[in-house]
Amino acid sequence: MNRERMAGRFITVEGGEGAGKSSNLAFIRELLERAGREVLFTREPGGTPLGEEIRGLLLGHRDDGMSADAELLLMFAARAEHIARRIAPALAAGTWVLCDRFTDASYAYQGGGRGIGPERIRTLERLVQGGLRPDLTLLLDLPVEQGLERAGARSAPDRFESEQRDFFERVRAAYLAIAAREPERVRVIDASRPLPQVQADIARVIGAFLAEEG
Ligand code: Z5A
Repeated sequence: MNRERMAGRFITVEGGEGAGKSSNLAFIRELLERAGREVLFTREPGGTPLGEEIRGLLLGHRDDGMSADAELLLMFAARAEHIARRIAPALAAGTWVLCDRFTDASYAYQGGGRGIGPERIRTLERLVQGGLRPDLTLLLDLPVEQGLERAGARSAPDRFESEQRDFFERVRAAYLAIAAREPERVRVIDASRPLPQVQADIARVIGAFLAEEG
């Protein structure tokens, strides 16, 4: 996939439990649309009919569990479909893509959380994505305890939300390690603060990105 020829920009939003992705994605979409960008708003796992079916398999509880490798491969199967049918065509047409989670989540959850080595994930990343990477990633970061408290107010937990606290600590550490390695792409937003402050930071980052990208 030749990223040079793609006119749209690819923005992803990441974060651990209760980080406020849902609360902030609509805000980001509005910022982009107000700036005149056409936006495809989508999510992972999911984003296509097949991807949403795979999402159901991944998030649903199973009496017999699921091996870490099966989980990783299902994430990338959904991603392959998502890229082929929605993300790549949109970017090629000049549409900006705003995606609720992408491959950083595989490094954080399957890598950090489940303990799969990064080289195995990188192999799948290259196979499935070619050269496609997000142009900008907003990482909504907050202490695990606080995120779990926020998320606790919601309905019945899915398979990931049922994990223990140390799993989420590893997920958070993996996300922060990616941000430390790629500070240009991954902007860490302190999501522990009240929503207006979080959104002021998000607006600054998106504003600067829009100014750079023209
Ligand atoms: N997953 C994976 O393992 N590997 C992969 O490659 C991919 C995904 C792509 C589904 O993701 C699962 O898939 C995910 C990782 C895995 N599992 N987990 N956990 P998802 O993104 O669909 O699910 P989610 O993580 O539960 O996201 P969410 O539903 O968008 O929740 P959220 O980010 O925590 O956001 P929220 O619902 O907006 O916020 C939670 C509550 O906090 C809510 O009541 C808000 O009103 C409140 N809130 C939000 N912000 C604030 C502030 N600033 N102050 C106070 N209260 C706030």
